[in-house]
Amino acid sequence: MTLRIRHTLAAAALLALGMPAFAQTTIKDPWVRGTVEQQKASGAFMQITSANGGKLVAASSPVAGMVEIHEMAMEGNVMKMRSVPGLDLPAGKTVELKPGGYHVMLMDLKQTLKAGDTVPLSLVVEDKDGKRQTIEVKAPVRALGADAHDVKKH
Ligand SMILES: [Cu+2]
Repeated sequence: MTLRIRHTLAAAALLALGMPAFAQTTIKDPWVRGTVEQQKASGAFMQITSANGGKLVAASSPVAGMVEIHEMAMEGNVMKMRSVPGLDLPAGKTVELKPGGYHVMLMDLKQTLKAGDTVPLSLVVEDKDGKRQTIEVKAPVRALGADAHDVKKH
């Protein structure tokens, strides 16, 4: 009983502060790799921490016609990327999306992404009860050359 009351109070406190209930999932250091003209795809990277655990199930961006969640995996001797239906976010653990690992793949790009630009991203996180929340992130674009050795993987 005491626990239930505490829970209710905590929820009320969050509402009073105007904090969204999904504040339990935090996104740190989001960024997008810059592109050259005519390049149609790029990757978005960030650190995601879900306090109670959940799953990143979808993403979208106004700059991309299509967005997928990708992982890098060995196929034979070759490292390849492929789309996954979701990315598990274990409770309290920071999951890092980075070049050479998990990433949000921006495809069908509608514009060139230049260093200094900001790319809006909508990330859909599903909690353990199957409830979905959308988290809006503004990711700065970093120069393509900043991580040149990874570019060929894309
Ligand atoms: Cu990819």
